[in-house]
Amino acid sequence: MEKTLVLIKPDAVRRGLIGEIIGRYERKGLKICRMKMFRPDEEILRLHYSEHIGKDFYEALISFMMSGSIVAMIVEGNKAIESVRKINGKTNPFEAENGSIRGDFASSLTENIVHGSDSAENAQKEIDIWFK
Ligand code: IDP
Ligand code: MG
Repeated sequence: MEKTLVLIKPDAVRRGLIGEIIGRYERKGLKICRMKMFRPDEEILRLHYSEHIGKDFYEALISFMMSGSIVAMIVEGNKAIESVRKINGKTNPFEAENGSIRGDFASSLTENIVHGSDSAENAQKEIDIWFK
């Protein structure tokens, strides 16, 4: 079965959306294999977002992700990577479809509720970072 890494970002935890978000993956038939909640430090976030170093939104993204607790999960299932990305919706919440997590709950480009790995290679890399 394919595995992917999901992060429930600090905005969603603050807003009490953990159950709502996990329920959407479970209703699709995906399985939560591992899960932990904690406030991430700068080191783990710089590893996780290394592909975005130097972009104009990078520093704001790191400070936002350090602003509170996150939930990190390994989600497993058929086409888990694609499936989670579809349930999450597009990165820009104003382009994300209604019915997707970001379409329904996000109204900021940086504070967009969830993260899901975008490829098999990144899923493996991110699972190793968050569940070492
Ligand atoms: P993804 O989370 O849908 O994979 P990425 O392009 O990998 O999107 O960007 C990582 C995260 O960086 C986004 O989820 C969002 O929080 C933030 N981000 C991406 N693009 C922008 C932007 O143009 N402005 C502000 N924040 C952004
Ligand atoms: Mg990404």
